[in-house]
Amino acid sequence: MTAGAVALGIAQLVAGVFGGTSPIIAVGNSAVDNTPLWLKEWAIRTFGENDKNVLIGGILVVVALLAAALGVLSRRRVGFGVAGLWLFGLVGMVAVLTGAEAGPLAILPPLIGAGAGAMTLSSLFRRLEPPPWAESERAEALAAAKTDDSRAAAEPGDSHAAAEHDDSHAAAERDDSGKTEMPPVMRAGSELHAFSRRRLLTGVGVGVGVAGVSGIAGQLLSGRNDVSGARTAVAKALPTAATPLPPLPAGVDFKIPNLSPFSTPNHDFYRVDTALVVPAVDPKSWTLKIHGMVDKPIEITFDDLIKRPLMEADVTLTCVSNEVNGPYVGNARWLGVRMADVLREAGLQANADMLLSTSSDGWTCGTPIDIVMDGRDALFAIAMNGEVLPVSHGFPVRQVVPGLYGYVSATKWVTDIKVTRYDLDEAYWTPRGWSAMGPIKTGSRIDLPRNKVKPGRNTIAGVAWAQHRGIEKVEVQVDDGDWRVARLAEVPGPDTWRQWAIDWDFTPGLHTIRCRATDGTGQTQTANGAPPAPNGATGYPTVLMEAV
Ligand SMILES: Nc1nc2c(c(=O)[nH]1)N[C@H]1C(S)=C(S)[C@@H](COP(=O)(O)O)O[C@H]1N2
Ligand SMILES: [Mo]
Repeated sequence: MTAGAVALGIAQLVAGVFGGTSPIIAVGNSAVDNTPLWLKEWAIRTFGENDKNVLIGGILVVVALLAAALGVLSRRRVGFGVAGLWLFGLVGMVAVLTGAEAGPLAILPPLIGAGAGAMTLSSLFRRLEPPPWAESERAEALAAAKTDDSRAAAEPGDSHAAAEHDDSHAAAERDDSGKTEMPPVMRAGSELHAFSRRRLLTGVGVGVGVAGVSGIAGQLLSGRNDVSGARTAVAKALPTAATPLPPLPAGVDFKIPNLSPFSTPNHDFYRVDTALVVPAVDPKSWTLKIHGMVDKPIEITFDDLIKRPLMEADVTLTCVSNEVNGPYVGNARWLGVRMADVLREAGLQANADMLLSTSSDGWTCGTPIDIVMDGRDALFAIAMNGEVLPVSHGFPVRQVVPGLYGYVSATKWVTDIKVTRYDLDEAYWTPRGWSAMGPIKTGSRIDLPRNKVKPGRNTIAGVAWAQHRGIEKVEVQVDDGDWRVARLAEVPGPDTWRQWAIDWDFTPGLHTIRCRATDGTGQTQTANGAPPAPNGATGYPTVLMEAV
């Protein structure tokens, strides 16, 4: 385990020096990429937004167990352990090489890490072997033991003498702690044992120290890739919208305690992505390439982008993985450049129907061209809620398209758009069991009450969304009674969620609350339950609660 820790620590250090990925993260990334749909759904359901930490923790536990097993094998033959460490290194190398960000130096962390681990293991086992000078002491002890034995053998009949001899010997050798006598050979052996155990423990201590220091140093060095400075710089010079939106109408928010606020604060905004380490993209080196089925491929810099007319849009994002009544939905005012304007510059060819966007970390997303070009507020966004995009939400540039689930529209850290066709290309989630198309289904959520209330009058409230169609009506049903129409908060447009509320007199006891929303086209949410995969969960949000 010490050797394994040294391997990982050194790998982290090398990754820090050369700006690569640590093998644990690389293995984690390929685990994320290869997780089957059912496992992914289970992980999100069970661990929510902690799923990444659970994954990394799990990998570390598995690695520790495997390292311990290798250690046991190594007691038979150090070669087994050394081979095992190199095998780990190989797994790490395959993981980094198949990752999206693999540069030529990417194999260095697992390679050098495995080497360091193998060296540590052999050196620790060498410490278990007696050193040459101890070997000669041992030989002396052996010789002495032989003399004793031969003397005993020379007086086979004289048991008394032999016993006397043994007694005196025992008395002479008995130590203060009163330990029982031990034949010289064994004694010499056990001293050596104690000695080599000390040597081993010192070695382990040094190893653990090296692992810790190199691991921490590696992390600190990776911190050089930190873009918080660059983010502050953008914040200082954040341009304003050429066409700013009026402030939100006062009536968008009922301001009911525990009801989701109309504007989701950035730090509360849900986060869903495949990135175990948030990509650090420097706006100075960021470019967006638009190529493929275009008349004129273009590549624009961050400065090019923000010199264009900026606009604001209130848009609610929703994740296709959101379960009925789930948390993966949030609303913000975005600042950005209209995607359609930039795309028109490149000249979209008539037979193209898909934008295949790629993030700096290699995630891909397929968005229908007709939706992006139909005049809705589809943006290359640079800010959210008046603040430069947080790094975890796509700094410096992300896409926002009202009406489409995030996995088919909301590419964070976007750097590349290939104009293509659905029958020619496939985005990240499509072969993993999610539909190529992801229009947002009309949805709603009951925010309160969630479990217990006092009997009598209480407020039932929540949010509902049907981006780009708008919410026309929300109804509430208690205990299989009549559906009653809830009051609706105001909205700035059809692209955001809408708060709803209704007062209810609860009798003491258990109650079931349901809600359902009707969108701007008159369509009401279906009662039929469906899981998130492949294209979004359905069913009435239901809450079981008690008035006591
Ligand atoms: N680069 C990248 N962008 C991405 C994703 C991703 O995995 N990688 N996930 C998408 C999904 S599934 C959703 S729901 C939204 C979530 O955006 P948020 O994390 O800012 O809320 O981002 C989208 N953009
Ligand atoms: Mo999503």
